[in-house]
Amino acid sequence: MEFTAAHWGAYTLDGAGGIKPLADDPAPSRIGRGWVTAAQDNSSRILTPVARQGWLEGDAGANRCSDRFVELSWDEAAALVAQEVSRVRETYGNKAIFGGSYGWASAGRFHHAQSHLRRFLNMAGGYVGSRETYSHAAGEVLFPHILGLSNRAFQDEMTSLTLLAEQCDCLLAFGGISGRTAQISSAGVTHHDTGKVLARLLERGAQIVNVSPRGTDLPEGDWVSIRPGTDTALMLALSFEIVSAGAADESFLKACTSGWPKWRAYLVGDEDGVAKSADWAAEICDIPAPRIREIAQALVQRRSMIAVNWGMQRADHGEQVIWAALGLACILGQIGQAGTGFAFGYGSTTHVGRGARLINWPSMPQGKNPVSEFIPVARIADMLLNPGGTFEYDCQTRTYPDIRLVYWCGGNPFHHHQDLNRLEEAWRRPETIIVHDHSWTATARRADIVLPATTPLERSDVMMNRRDPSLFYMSPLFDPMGQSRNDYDIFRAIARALGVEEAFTEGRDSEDWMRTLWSEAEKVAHVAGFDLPDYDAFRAAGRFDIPDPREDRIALEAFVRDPAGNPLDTETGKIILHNDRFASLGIDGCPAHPTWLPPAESLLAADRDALHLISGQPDTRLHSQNDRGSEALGDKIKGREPAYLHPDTAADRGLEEGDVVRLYNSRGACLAGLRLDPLLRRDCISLATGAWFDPQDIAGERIEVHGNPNVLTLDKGCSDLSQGNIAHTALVLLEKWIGPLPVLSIDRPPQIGGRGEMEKKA
Ligand SMILES: Nc1nc2c(c(=O)[nH]1)N[C@H]1C(S)=C(S)[C@@H](COP(=O)(O)OP(=O)(O)OC[C@H]3O[C@@H](n4cnc5c(=O)[nH]c(N)nc54)[C@H](O)[C@@H]3O)O[C@H]1N2
Ligand SMILES: Nc1nc2c(c(=O)[nH]1)N[C@H]1C(S)=C(S)[C@@H](COP(=O)(O)OP(=O)(O)OC[C@H]3O[C@@H](n4cnc5c(=O)[nH]c(N)nc54)[C@H](O)[C@@H]3O)O[C@H]1N2
Ligand SMILES: [Mo]
Repeated sequence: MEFTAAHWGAYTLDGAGGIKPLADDPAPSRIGRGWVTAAQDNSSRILTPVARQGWLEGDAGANRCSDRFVELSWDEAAALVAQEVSRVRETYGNKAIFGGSYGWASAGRFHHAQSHLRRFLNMAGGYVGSRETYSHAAGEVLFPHILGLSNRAFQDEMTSLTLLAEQCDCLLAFGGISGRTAQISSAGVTHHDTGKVLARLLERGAQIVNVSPRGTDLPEGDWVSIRPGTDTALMLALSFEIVSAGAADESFLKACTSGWPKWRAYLVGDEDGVAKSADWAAEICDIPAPRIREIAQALVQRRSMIAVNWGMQRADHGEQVIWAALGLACILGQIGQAGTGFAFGYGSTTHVGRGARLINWPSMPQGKNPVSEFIPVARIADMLLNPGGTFEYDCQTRTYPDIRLVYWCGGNPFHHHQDLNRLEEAWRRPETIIVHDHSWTATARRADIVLPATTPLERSDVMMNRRDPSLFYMSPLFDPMGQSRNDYDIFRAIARALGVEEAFTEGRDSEDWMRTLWSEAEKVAHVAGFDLPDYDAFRAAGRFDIPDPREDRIALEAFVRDPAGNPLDTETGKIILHNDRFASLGIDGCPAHPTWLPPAESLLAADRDALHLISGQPDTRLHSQNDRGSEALGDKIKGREPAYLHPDTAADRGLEEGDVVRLYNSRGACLAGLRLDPLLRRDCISLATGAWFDPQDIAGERIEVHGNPNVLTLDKGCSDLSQGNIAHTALVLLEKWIGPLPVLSIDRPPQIGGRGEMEKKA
């Protein structure tokens, strides 16, 4: 049988030009249904290498967001890229090249766009990179300070969902545990089985509480409809109520934490004169105080898990929500036991908390980057706007590099970044921007040299995900469209033009590399106690299932069993509830213990008509990927992304399902199609990310006409500690769009002229 794979699942090729979900996947992703149509969409695929006309004419970036392109041959394109990389590094040094290139690219192990870009740039003398992710930067920076573990290590040892299903009696889930996000797992997934865990909890009579502005984030649970951005206050109040009832687990706190007396002083009000009681939080969170006390009681009486999704910390002061949840779990004292304690990210992707063996499969060697400059990933616009400026990050003061060349491959900043109008301004600054993509994304349209990549459906690859029990040989479904090439072959041609081809390829083509990776995988498997078939046998079979794939884990079990014998890698060897270093540094936005800090924008201080914008992950896509596929297109309303609103809020404003609305604030405006949702708070509006950014000038205003929420979000760090993005912190106003409906421009390729025309001009 022949297979392929994506971040949203593995598929068999159906022999008739299509794909079918695996027969043993209990809940295949809806995203897969739009994959093939998106990949074969002629009007959004990039079919030839091109250069931007204004850039060829030396406009220094001025028309970067609105220009036409000129076709190039592959030889011309490779020579042009090589020339630009050489020019910039010779003139300014490699620290003028930004190769952070954040993004999800595709799932195969070999054709991973960023790996090839980094290998290539390292060979060319290095690049400025980026740290952390848009997913969970606050967690990534905070965990080492409070748990002595990287986020990756914590994710690896997270208490298994199978144990949660069997042992937990009270699941308090902040932001829910959603089947929508559990469709995805970075590097591919065989089984979508999160739903089974929730079904089992219900069957066992466990209490499930969904603390979220959206009831749909965990439909199985009792819904506590919290005001967005206020969860830290609720966690503090739960902690306070448990402490005042004399129910805190003092022996756990003493043995396993440090700084408890100081945090306790804050909770009870000795520090600032404010007791963080249920009555105090009720006002902030818009949850009745008796309900808060009820939850506090249930947490103490039952075997309880405090779960926080990743999205909760993509918000102003995102560190606090994680730290307060961990603090609450410490007060309950059930950390280190089966199915209880603290979790970060259940449901945010399929594999979080999966009780699967972890196997570190090999990946492409990327070499060493001689450049030490980097940015926290979400500070891209700040970097481009403030070369030489300073910024705070993880207890250090650092300097933004002066970037002249941006190279992006496998990511879409004009999808993922906040305040896209500001990014557009910043994006005009570099001298040259180079992008590889298979589709005319908003980022590709804003590049100077654009090189057409293949999709995974046009190439062979291997899916091997360290968190997944199956390996797949990925076979191509159709031939490369237009002149598209695999990223590896693109870089190979550029490396040749630069005179470093041999170093880049080590004499191997794609097939040779896959064989090499496989022979390393065979060694890894052997150490793990099983044997892989040889490459040819694997390719013929298409799939390999790891024997005995289950392995349950309990977070922090060894530490809690013997805190002195197995100390954490923190200053005190324990879980930190008061961080003395933060106290002495005085970090803006991140005090020394979990603290309630009002967010930069929230309904607590808003105009009467303002709505809180929830811009989470889309159900029909992976971010911006497959937006031009049948599944996402079929979900749109008059061609716009659906925005969800409570029926009462809509009625109050004279709006109906199917209306086109204009969402706006001081940062920008976008159109969306209205859909009603009774399971949403009345003061919120939910517009998923990922509609391709399509700003147009209409009657003197710049309006994004397709429904991209990132024209409305704030480009600010969580705090000076993590500098993570705060996508979930934003207020908007809403009105009915009564003007003529603007025609989308993002569903057609940009203007591309032939070379003949270019020569005529020259
Ligand atoms: N408002 C708001 N914004 C958000 C979020 C939010 O919750 N709210 N979430 C954030 C999060 S968590 C994330 S992870 C980011 C995601 O942001 P991104 O990862 O940047 O989004 P994707 O659309 O997945 O971008 C991947 C790009 O790689 C391209 N690609 C795929 N395969 C290949 C390949 O083989 N070769 C090449 N060259 N290109 C390829 C795709 O066409 C696509 O353009 O968005 C963030 N932005
Ligand atoms: N279908 C699909 N699945 C995906 C992705 C995708 O693009 N599409 N992307 C993947 C990626 S890269 C990531 S990082 C994960 C992200 O996974 P998550 O971060 O878990 O997903 P989000 O959709 O951002 O947020 C989940 C929910 O948090 C709730 N929420 C927002 N603000 C608040 C708040 O202040 N308080 C509370 N209590 N709840 C709040 C919202 O109602 C939202 O529905 O998803 C992954 N899964
Ligand atoms: Mo993410």
